[in-house]
Formats: sequence, structure tokens, C-alpha cells
Amino acid sequence: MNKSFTANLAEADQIISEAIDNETRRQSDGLELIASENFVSDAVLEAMGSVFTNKYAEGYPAKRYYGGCEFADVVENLAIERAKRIFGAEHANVQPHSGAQANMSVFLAALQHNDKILGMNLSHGGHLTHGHPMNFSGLNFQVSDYGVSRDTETIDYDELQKTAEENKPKMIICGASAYSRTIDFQKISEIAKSIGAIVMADIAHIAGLVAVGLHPSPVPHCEFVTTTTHKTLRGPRGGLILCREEFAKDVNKAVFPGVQGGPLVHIIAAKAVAFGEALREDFKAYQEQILKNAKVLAETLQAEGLRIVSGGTDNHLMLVDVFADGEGITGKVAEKALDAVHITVNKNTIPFDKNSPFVASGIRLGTPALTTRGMKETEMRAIGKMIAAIIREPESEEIKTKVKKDVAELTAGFPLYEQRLMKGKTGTISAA
Ligand code: DSN
Repeated sequence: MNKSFTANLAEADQIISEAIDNETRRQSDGLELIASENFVSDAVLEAMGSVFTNKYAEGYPAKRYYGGCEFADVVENLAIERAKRIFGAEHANVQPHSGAQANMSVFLAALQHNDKILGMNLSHGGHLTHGHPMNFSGLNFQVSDYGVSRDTETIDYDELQKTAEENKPKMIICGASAYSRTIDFQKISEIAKSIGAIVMADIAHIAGLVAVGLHPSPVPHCEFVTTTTHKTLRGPRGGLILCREEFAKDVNKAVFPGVQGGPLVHIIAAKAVAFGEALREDFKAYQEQILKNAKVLAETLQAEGLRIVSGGTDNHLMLVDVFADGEGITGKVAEKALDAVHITVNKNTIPFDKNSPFVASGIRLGTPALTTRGMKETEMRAIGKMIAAIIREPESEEIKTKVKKDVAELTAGFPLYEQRLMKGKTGTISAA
């Protein structure tokens, strides 16, 4: 066989190999607080990097359009069975390449072009695919939206009921990407029933918590449940749809051939591995620690004088109002200043934000990734103080130097992907 075909990555493509080594080093040497990110196990990584990437398997197990799918069927059947078991769902489709494609598939299965939908406003914590004007959801459907109340910054279910009655949507979309409180899926489903609508719950952020019963499940209440598999669920980057048996055929048809072609069998294999991990006893303890860590981080930031949107968190994330009505700094400045000391967060609008999404008044913090590294309450207190120090004085070189050193010491105590780092000889952290 041609030597260039059998060479390892470092020999075959030095630039990409170095970029991977550098990214591994960056993930290891920094504090990852982006609420939608996590670190997968080596087993999940191995499945993703497997020869299943070579396989076309359009169709579904035992009903494929290609030969040679017997092992693809093994992994897809197992992924489906495990997903159903985790969430107590009647049907699972594990093929969506992403959360957006899972949502698009549900829309295709349940709606007609130009139907009315009601989704949570993006700037109140919703998601682009829940009806944003520039997204397929906003372009193809008539959208009305709901949000949080000004006083409590929590979902205003009365307003939701009123908007639903006024607009009579065919589908209500719930679930959020920047909302730190428990979502009452039962109540939303009752509102939907009262106007004859169906519900799609997008649990991308909280799927891991739902999996172990630490957040109420939408599965008994909502017609469709979608999620990504890579956030609190800690699997490969991808999507998943759960529904009742009565919608199974329509959902399957919508995913393939409606929205996608060939499934990513290597990713489905990795989903199966991650779902297997989620069914283990220690996954519950992991999710419990995510919650404890988020609470302590929020309390520490509050004690340091920062305002947490809605006054706290019930889940894995929180929104910190760093702008404080002009007294503080923008989310954009905060994100950059924290990045410089290897603390990774994202700027985020807060409800009723006066700044644009590119500037934003807040930052969003989440604890799933640091919890995977084994960090607990003590580390959260230390990290909360570091974040507060940077936000108070983002220009201070003295504070930056001190925090950078503290981050290096802290991360060194919680190794990540050690074996991979040892293999990579060139990794050097690249952020300033
Ligand atoms: N981009 C994801 C997040 O960060 O929440 C949502 O799709």
C-alpha cells in the first residue's frame, strides 16, 4: 500500500497534527466554562475516529440502501435502544448530525410551510432554530415569541398562555440555550393543549440532567423532544430526536430522506458509547456535581458583587450581568479579558439587553466541562474569585499575571487527555 496512506497524522500532515496538539494543550491548560461544551471520554473519541467514517448507510437498520451495513446496524440499533432507555422514550432517531438538524427534521415532520410557531425569544435565552428571522425556522414559518418577565427574569407562563391564545400556533417550542432555571414542561404542554397545539422541547443544554432525573423530563408531556448529544450529555457532537411511536415514521422520514443523506455512522457509534456511559451509575453523581458546582460558582460571583440573572441557577449554567447598567464592562470585553488568562467563556445577551449580541451585557458560564475534569466546590470558589477579579479590573496586568498563574496551577492538578498530550510534542498554548 502507498506509504502516504499508512503514515500517521504527524507524518502525513504536520500542520493539522500540530493544530490538534495545540488544541489539546489549550483545552488542558485552560478553564473551560462555555456552558455548551464538555470533554468526551477516550472511548467516545476512539469511536468517532473509527473506520465507520468510511461507510454509507442511508436508510435505517435492516432497511438500508447500501450493502455491507451489518455492523452499522449493530451500532445504530444499540444507540437507539440506549437513547430510549435513558429517556424512557418510545422512539429515538439517532441520525441527526446536529441539534439544528434535529429541530429542522421535527419541523418537517410536524408542520407545513408557513404554519404558525411560538418559540422563546433568543435574547431571553431561546435558540436560533426556535424561530429567529434569519434561521430556517423564522424564514419558513410565522413566528411569535415569548420570554421572561422583567421582574423575575424567569419564563412568564402567563404571557406564554396569552401569546398562545392570541396567535394560535400549531407548535410551541420550549427549551433554551441561555436560561438558568427549571423549565416547566408540563405547564407548557397544558398551555399547548388548551389551544390545540403540539410541543417540541429542545433539551440540548439540560439533556444530561434530564437523563438522571435532576431536571423534570419533557418526554411524558411533549410530542417531540430534541437534543444535542455533546453538552451535559457528554457525547460526540450531534443530535437526537425522541418521540412517541405514533410520530416515529414521520420523524424517520423527515430526517432521511427529508433533511439528511447518509448518516455519520462513526458519530452514531460514539453516541452509543456515550449513551452507555450515561446509563452508568457514576453519570448521576457527575450530573449532581455539575449542579453543586454551578450553585457554588453563582454564589461566589454574587458574594464578589456580580449580579446573576434571575438571582441564581437551578441547572448547569448562569448568566452574569457584567455590564451592570453601564457601571461595569461589556460581555465582549469580559470574554476577551478572561480569554487572555485562559478562562474560556462566551459573551451573551441578558434579557432586555441594551447592547447588541456582538457586544452583550453578560457572559454565560457553565460547569459541565470543569466537572468532567473532577473539579468541585473548592475549585469553583477559587474560579469565581478569579473571574470577579478580572471583571473588576480587566486592564490590570498585575491581576492578569496572577490569575494566569493561578489557572496554570489549578489546571495542572486536574489533568485532561494526558496520553494525547504526551504523544503530541509540539503543543503550546496559543492564546495570549
Ligand atoms: N451554540 C450552542 C450553545 O452554545 O448553547 C447552542 O446551539
